[in-house]
Amino acid sequence: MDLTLTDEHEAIRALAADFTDRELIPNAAAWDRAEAVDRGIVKRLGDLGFLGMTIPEEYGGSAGDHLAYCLVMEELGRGDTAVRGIVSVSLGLVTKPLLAYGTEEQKRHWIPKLTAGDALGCFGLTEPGNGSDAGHLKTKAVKDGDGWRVTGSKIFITNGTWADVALVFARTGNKDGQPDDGPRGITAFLVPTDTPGFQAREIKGKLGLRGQATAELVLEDVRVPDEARLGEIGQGFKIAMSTLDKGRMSVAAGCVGLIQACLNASVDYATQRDQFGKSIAHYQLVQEMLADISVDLDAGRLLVWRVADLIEGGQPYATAASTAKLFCSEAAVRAANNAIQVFGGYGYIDEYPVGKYLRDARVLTLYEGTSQIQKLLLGRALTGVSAF
Ligand code: COS
Repeated sequence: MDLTLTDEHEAIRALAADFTDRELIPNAAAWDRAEAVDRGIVKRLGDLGFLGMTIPEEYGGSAGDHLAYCLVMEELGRGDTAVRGIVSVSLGLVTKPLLAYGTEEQKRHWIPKLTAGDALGCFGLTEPGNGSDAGHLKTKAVKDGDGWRVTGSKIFITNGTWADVALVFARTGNKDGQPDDGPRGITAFLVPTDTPGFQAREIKGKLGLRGQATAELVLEDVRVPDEARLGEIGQGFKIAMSTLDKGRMSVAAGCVGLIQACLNASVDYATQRDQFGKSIAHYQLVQEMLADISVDLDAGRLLVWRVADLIEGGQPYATAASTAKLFCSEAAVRAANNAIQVFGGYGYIDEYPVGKYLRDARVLTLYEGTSQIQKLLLGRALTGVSAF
């Protein structure tokens, strides 16, 4: 793995860093308090090309490789995990599977709008009764003439109330037309959110990610034509899982940004705050916390870059993505917790950003596959034995 960044990488990182410093960091606390990110940010993300990373220019994308994508996710994650999540979900979990599995017509219809920030996507996999056990989800799509009727509900859906299109996974029966209540009976659909019967309700009162539009989706007899089907009948679970493999890389990259933010804030505070006649940076127990954050930062970043490198090299990357997601999300919680400790009582009030870092970090070990699911995926890769 070559660890040298090209001029293009440096340029895109600088662009994202500048955007984060000017538009995210000054607003993140206010968005958190108001429980609403400024929606105008979506168009800005599109204008800067961040919603089109790795997507070919012929579909309105801004191209670039997966390392460039990770650098942008890291910078956005340094500024606001909620905003990084908007991109990770719309681009990573909707535009990318559209590019990989969509028909030419589907790609031409949706991708240019999504990359421009004129439309937003959400990913409808998790249900009230099926989180980790996604293969047994209950939402149903029943054939209706030349189309489908979709009924069910989805929960904890990032971008849910903002999205124009929802990638919905529903039970249809398998590719042979037989009923199947496991992973092989699931099909993916691109459902425009203005279709009659589609409702999104925002979930308030979250511990963190308060500015993000997280929703519950309810679909009641939502009729879509067969052209809304993404991929083959029965292929939905594989589409979901392969999409999450790359999604986990982008979450991990965002975690690295959050760890960097924790380190920056902690070093600044430690060098300015005096106790016992000198700055607390003079104390070994404080330096230990800074060193712990710094080691996690470097290790996490290298794990993320390895995934990007494997993807670019056409190598299998799912296990490396689980490793990066597991390590970086747990490290982000550790880093934010340490940052609060460095800040002492000031870390516990929202005049300083570190309390928000911990609240935002906490979801990272839950979504896009819990830490326990990542460990079981690693265990299966090591032993060949599935423990779920
Ligand atoms: N890429 C492509 N195909 C995959 C895949 C992947 N990463 N993972 C599994 N598949 C395929 C399998 O090869 C298998 O194919 P066949 O039908 O040809 O045999 C099929 O999908 C079923 O796989 P598996 O047996 O592993 O399914 P399980 O129901 O046991 O799934 C886990 C297990 C737990 C791994 C899965 O449900 C999971 O990842 N859960 C977490 C869900 C999640 O991350 N939710 C967050 C949503 S976004 S916030």
